[in-house]
Amino acid sequence: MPKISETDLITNPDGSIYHLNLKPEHLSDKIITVGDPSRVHRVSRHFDKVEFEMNKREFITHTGTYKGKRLTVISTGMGTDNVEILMTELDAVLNIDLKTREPNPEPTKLKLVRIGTSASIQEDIPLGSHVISEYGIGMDPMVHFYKLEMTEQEQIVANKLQEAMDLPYMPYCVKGSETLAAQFADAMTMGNTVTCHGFYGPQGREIRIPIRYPKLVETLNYFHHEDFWLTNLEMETAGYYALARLLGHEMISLNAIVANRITNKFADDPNAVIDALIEKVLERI
Ligand code: R1P
Repeated sequence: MPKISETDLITNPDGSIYHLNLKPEHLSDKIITVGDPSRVHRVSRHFDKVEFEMNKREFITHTGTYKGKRLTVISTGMGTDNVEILMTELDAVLNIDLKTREPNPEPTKLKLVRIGTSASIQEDIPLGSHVISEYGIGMDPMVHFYKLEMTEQEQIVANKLQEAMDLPYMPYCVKGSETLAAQFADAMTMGNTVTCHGFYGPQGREIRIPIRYPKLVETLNYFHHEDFWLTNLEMETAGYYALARLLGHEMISLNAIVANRITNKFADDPNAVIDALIEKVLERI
């Protein structure tokens, strides 16, 4: 296999990867990802010890131990564009020799758990719930730049959603890790999460300018295929699941429900909902 060029895979003068500023020794193979950079500390303040910290753009990394388990927690900011950088660079740090620029013959398989926030689109998934995304359904375009294979069931959901939403392109649908989902299933609700490439118009919020899909939430609320329903909206899960499948890692996305778009209510104390989710994850990961 030809060497990966210096502009395709950029490293910093200290040999770390371009955006994350990380080297292999800085990472555990169990990684918690969060959106908000300040959430990294909300997780690592529970650690027995933090052995490594790095700050670069949105990507804040802390590695340490929790009750003896070595964990890394890292932030991405918002959106699948940042998820694409995170997943590609995490994989490259571990699975490409950054000096020779050649792939390692035996790739490391990561276990990744996202702790995110999200809005429910079903009345019976109330504020304060914690939702495991069984599937991520992406209405964002990131994955169209890769060759993702979907199962028959995933393809059917994607096609039906394109039709229901009258989208000019096909969404994508990807299942998360069943093994990781099982680790959290006793403490959370199973759901299917729609990923949007924005917060306002792309999630059906009309503020000062007209939006193209004013009935977006209503359409997604009613959308189903047999017993497959959509439960919540956010901006990362489907991108994570697609890249985890493509790169061969285990990934599950867990959401703290801080808003309900059907009842139009927002949590009084969103941090309490997030903190409760963090504690469940640290115990079970
Ligand atoms: C929008 O407010 C952000 O919050 C949600 C969305 O996916 C988006 O990133 O998740 P995080 O709280 O994990 O960032």
